[in-house]
Amino acid sequence: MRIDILTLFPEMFTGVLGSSILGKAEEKGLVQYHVVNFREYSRSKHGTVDDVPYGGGGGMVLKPEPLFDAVEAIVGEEKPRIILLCPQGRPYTQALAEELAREQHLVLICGHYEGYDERIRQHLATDEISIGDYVLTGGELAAMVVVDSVVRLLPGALGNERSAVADSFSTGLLEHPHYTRPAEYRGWKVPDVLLSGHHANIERWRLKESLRRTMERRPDLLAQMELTPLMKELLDELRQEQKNSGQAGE
Ligand code: 9D3
Repeated sequence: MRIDILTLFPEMFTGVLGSSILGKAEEKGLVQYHVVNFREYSRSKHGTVDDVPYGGGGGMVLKPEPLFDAVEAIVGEEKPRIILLCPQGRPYTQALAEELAREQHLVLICGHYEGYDERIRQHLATDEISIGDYVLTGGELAAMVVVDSVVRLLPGALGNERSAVADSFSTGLLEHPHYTRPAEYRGWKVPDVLLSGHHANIERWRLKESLRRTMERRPDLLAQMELTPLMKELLDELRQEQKNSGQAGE
């Protein structure tokens, strides 16, 4: 995969793309990153890339010419996904990360502080993505989130340490609690079942605790899921426990 990132702040990417899984993936030849300062594509001697909005009002708007020229310098015959990071974009999800991980070439465009001229959205971008309902100072951190979530899905990126498919959001449930040694710390004990060596009981406990967490923290995830008969049984147990603890508290 080739990933081009167009930004006015290329230095923000050096640490992130060079470290950990993202750095290793490039060393292994799974991905190539190209970070481009699109100010280089300004036609003005001062490197202007933005201008005041037609119709007045505050804020600045990114001009079309530098971004069209930068993209056209990158793109040859192939048709990469050209992704605009913006607050108005499609909400980013694991399903979209999986879709993007199947592409050969991604171009990510980051604005900073300002908006985009509408012709960039309509005639240059193929996709618009937001990473959530909070306000960032620019698209750079959002682009890093997209790159991180996509590159770890490329075959070979994670090594054997863990498989990407086993993760939360891929199974649709939040992860169960994890414990390591010591078996007791400051009087806080590891649940007995995990020390029992009884693998069937351990699997049942883990699934039940995953369901408990998901029910408590992300009922929206549970509502969209197809439940197995075992999951239904464990959810009934959890509801029964809730009822009983409610009675005890009264
Ligand atoms: C004044 C209206 N704002 C638009 C909702 C202006 C504005 C705020 C923040 C324009 C750009 C930005 C910078 N944010 C991003 O570029 C961005 C973003 C975000 O702020 N939240 C979640 N996802 C993303 S992706 C890009």
